[in-house]
Amino acid sequence: MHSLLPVSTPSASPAQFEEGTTLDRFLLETLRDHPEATGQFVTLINQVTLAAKLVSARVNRAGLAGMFGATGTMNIQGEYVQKMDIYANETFKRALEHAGVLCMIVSEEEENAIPIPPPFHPGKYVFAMDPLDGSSNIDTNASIGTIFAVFRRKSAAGQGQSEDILRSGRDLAAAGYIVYGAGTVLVLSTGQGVHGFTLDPTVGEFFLSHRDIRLSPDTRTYSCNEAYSGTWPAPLTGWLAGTKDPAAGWSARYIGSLVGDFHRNLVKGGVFLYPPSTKAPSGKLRLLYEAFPLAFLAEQAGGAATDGRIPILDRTLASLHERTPLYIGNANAVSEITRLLAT
Ligand code: P6P
Repeated sequence: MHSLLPVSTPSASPAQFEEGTTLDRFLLETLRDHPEATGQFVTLINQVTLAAKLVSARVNRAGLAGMFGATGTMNIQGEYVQKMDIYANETFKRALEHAGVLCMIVSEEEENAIPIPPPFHPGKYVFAMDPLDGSSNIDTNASIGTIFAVFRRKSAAGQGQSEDILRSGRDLAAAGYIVYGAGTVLVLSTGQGVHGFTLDPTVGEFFLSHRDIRLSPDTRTYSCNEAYSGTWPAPLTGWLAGTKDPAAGWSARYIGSLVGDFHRNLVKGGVFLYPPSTKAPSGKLRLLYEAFPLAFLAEQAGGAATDGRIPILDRTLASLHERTPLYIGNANAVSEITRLLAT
C-alpha cells in the first residue's frame, strides 16, 4: 500500500536543532526575566532574520540571478560596490525602517546616518551594519556575512541624534552577524553569552544550533594577510616568526572575509589580526559596524579584542566610518600581541 502522502525525510538530525528551539522561542525565554521588555528588541531581531533569509536566498542563487560582479560604482569607502552589496543594504533597510523600533540606521554603504522615513515612527534602538562584508568573495562562493551592532538610544524621542551613535563600545546593547556559507548561521549576543542559530531553509526558521559558544583561552590558529606583514608594526615581526616554530603548533587560516574568519575562530578557536600598514595606516576594518560588534561577541564568549593599545569596546566612536586596527579572538593571543605592541 503506497503512502498517500509524500514521506518526507527529516532535513537534519535532531541533534543539529538542539531541542528544536527557534530563535523566537529563545529570545522570549531570554526576555522572560526582563518584565520591563517592551517587545521592541524581539521585533528588531525578527526583522533582521527576515532580511537575513532574503539575503541568504539571493546569495545562494547569486550566480543564477545575475548578482555576481561589481556595479561599476564606488562606495564612500572607496571600494567597488558589488551588486549583492546593494541588494543586502536595501533589503535590511526595508526590513528595519518601518518596524517602529529604530531611531537611526547606519550602514557601511551610506555616508550619512539614515533617518526613519515618515510615516514610520522612530523607536528606541540604533542599528549599525555592514550589510554584506567580504562581498568581493561572492563570485568565489566563499563565506560572506552581515555584521550588526545595536545601541539603545540616548536622546529622548524623534529621529536619532549624534549622541545616539558617537559613543563608547561599552554602551552596546546587542551585536551579531549572519554568515552566509555552507549554511546560514546567525550568531547573536544580548549580553548573556553568545548563541548560534542555523537556518533551515526548508521551513524558513532559525534553530538554536550553538548554545553558549565559548572561546578557549588559547588555540594555535592565526588569521591574517601575511602579505602585508612587511609594513606592520615592528613588534609583530617577532610574534609572526614565533608562529613558524614547529614546536609551537600554530596553523594559519585566512579567507579574506572577516565574518568567515571570525566565525571559524569563534567556533574552533583562533586569533585574527588586521594591523595598521602603509596601505591602511589606521587599519582597514571599521570600528562601528565591524570591530565593535565582533569585540562584543568575542568578550561575551570569553575572548578579547583590542586595537593594539586598548580594548576595542573602550573606544569611543568619533566618526561613523572610522577605521581601526583589530586583534581579536583567544584571550591569551590577544593579550600577548597587545603586550608586544605596547613595548
Ligand atoms: P585584505 C573584505 O573586503 C574585508 O573588509 C574583510 O571582510 C576582510 O577581513 C578584509 O577586508 C580582507 O582584507 O586586505 O586581506 O584583502
